Amino acid sequence: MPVSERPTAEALRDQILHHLTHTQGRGPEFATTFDWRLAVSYTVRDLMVGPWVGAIRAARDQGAKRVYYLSMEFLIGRILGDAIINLQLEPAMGQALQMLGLDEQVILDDEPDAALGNGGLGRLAACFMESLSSLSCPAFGYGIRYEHGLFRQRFEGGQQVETPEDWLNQPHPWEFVRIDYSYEIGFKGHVETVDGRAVWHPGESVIARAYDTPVIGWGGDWANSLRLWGAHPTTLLDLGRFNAGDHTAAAEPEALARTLSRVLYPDDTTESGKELRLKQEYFLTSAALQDILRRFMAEHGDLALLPGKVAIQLNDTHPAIAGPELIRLLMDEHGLPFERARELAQGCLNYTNHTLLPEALERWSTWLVGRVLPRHMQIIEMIDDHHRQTSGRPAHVGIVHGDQVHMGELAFIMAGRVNGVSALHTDLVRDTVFADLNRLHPGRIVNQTNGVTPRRWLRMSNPALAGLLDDTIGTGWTADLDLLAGLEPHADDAGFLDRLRAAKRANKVALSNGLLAGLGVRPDPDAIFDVQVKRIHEYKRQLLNVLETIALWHRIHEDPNGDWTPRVKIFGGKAAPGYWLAKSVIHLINDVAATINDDPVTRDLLQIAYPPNYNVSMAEDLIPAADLSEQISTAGKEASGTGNMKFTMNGALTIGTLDGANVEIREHVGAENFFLFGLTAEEAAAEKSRPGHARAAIEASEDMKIALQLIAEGRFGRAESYYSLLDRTWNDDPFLVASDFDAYFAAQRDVDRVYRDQAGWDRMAALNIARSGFFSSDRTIRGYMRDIWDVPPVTP
Ligand code: 26Q
Repeated sequence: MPVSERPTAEALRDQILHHLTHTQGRGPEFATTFDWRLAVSYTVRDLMVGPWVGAIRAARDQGAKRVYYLSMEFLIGRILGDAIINLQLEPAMGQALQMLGLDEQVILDDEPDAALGNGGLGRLAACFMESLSSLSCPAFGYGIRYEHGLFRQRFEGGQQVETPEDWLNQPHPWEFVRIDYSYEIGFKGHVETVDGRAVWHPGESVIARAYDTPVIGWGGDWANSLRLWGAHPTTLLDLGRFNAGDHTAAAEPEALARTLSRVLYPDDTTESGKELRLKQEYFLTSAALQDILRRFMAEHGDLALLPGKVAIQLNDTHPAIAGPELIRLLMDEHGLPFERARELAQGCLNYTNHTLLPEALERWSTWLVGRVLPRHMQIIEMIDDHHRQTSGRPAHVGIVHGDQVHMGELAFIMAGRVNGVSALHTDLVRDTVFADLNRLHPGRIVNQTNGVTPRRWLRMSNPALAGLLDDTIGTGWTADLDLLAGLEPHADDAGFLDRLRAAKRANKVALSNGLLAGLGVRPDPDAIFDVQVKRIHEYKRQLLNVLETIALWHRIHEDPNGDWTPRVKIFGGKAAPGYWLAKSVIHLINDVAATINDDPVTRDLLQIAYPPNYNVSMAEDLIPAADLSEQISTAGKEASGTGNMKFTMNGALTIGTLDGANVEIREHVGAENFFLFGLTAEEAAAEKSRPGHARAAIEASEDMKIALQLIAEGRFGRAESYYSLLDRTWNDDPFLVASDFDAYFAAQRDVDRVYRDQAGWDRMAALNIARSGFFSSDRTIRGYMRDIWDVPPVTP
């Protein structure tokens, strides 16, 4: 939006008052924070609609190739603050709210997070949507409009308790429902052959209805659509039953259909075998593909053009049924022969792999797929046969094995390009899970290292640092993060470093007085703020962090007057509801916190804070206040990580293993500005196969032995709570906590030492920021456009 078209503070104020009266139906003297927030949201939304309609029109007029991002998760967070930033409405909006006597922060904090995702994969999809718009790339995100996003987390007696999330229990001002874009989605039933052609007669069906949210790009010139599907019944009411007096049963069709978009699966690995999950995956995929084909036919009509006009990205295997579904639509609805349909589908489809963990690779039983999607099971067999015949593959390679459909193989075989999400991860994808398919299809696997949007994760969430960057190198970094390199010369400028430290300190004070104060911890803002926030998972090794904390606590007790560096350990994250070991790690962290925070001997030196219900908006408060970023997964297990990038941009130093994108972060910021420890992926694999590795490593580590001993003695709550955790650590330790413990402990003491040299630390922080430009999701999206989608940028 040109500067001259940006509204003034007075114009914004008048629009807010207009919406308060005419949309909310409230006079200012009766308005609640909610009323005001909606009035502000509608005012901002009005400014998005012009660029949005313009973008859709421009793409259609130019007959542009579109990108379609299919994802079961979009972890958006709040929208209002991000839209204000991207439309560049500050400082006018701040002034407008002031004129109205409103506190901007209170208004922004009133918005519930759109938590339609579990973690990294869903947040990546949200960053990608923002970058696609910022780069004016014509794109749609397709997902599910879950009524209940990721569960809310509370702690009771230190243990996680889940309650349903309820974001749609109030009006959602950002969406536009499109009752004209509705598609029928079938399930079950049988397949009949009529004149040599297959006809599927579904046994049940639901309607997928489109709910659109504009996603505004940086500068406010372009907005793409996030199109989320809501499930609705084909018949609203069973009138027969209603008239017979059975009013509850009469509403059954509606209730049944709605379950499809009712709730997000709260598992960040596979919860396999669940029929509802398979139905959700097909619901999203079929609705998206029907919508894509409708738009394509309206604009082009000639199916031969499909791969030139449609690029579909599958966010992991969750929408991998897209291969068979697109073939089905092309064969059964458009009359194409199988081979032609298969070829066209492969010309459109691409697949991103986000994990190597064997338990997270999606597999469905053939009988379940055959029952829920009978026509698709036939087509899966045809794809598999075709591949067997044309690829010369060995017998152990393929999609259907025994009674299981392997969705990774299906996605790979149907994709033009397959990508990993960091350099190391892509190498491992080539060498491990897809080694055979890589040999058969060399060149199909490419790397696209993840990135994050600097608009939300720097400009919006860290105004103190953003202001310093603007003053030092100008504002251009927001659109071109490589410009952060201009900070390098300032890393030796004492004046700049003072301001950098002051910005970080202000964020730490704000965090202490806000989020952390609510927990009863009042940490010293001059202590190291050491942060580990992410899903709780064994491979991410929160256990390593808490064991190190216990060992440190014990050491301080042995020498209370030693030269210790004060630290606040901050944890955040949810465990999947059925993941017992992860839940016992949460319990342990809270138990250890209760003991340590109360200890008069160590209280000024070591504190633990674990705010419940970590989510996107909490990340926006925590990351800018972090000194130290914990990225300590077992090497070879974390595909990329994206939190690691956010911390780096915000001037935290990383303590980490050579895993995922940590490898590239370290290469960019320089080995001397990164606290490395631990086994490499190769060494870790070797160590794991050594019998008795855990016990041997524990016996060799005095600190680790003591930490485990203290837990077993019941120093932190009841020892019985932790017997399985202790037993697994001593006897199995599949993620090598013990093998890496001493190296981690030593690296942490190195952190203590460096932090005491204030100027040295600040210089390292400055260099981390200056060299983080590579980790913008703009760079990632340009990579996908060039190497995978073959789409040029469009100028609006
Ligand atoms: C699958 C089937 C049934 C139910 C749930 C699932 C499911 C849901 C979510 C499986 C996996 C996920 C999420 C995976 C994920 O978040 N992976 C992360 O992706 C990030 C973005 O690429 C990486 O940075 C992380 O390293 C990776 O762990």
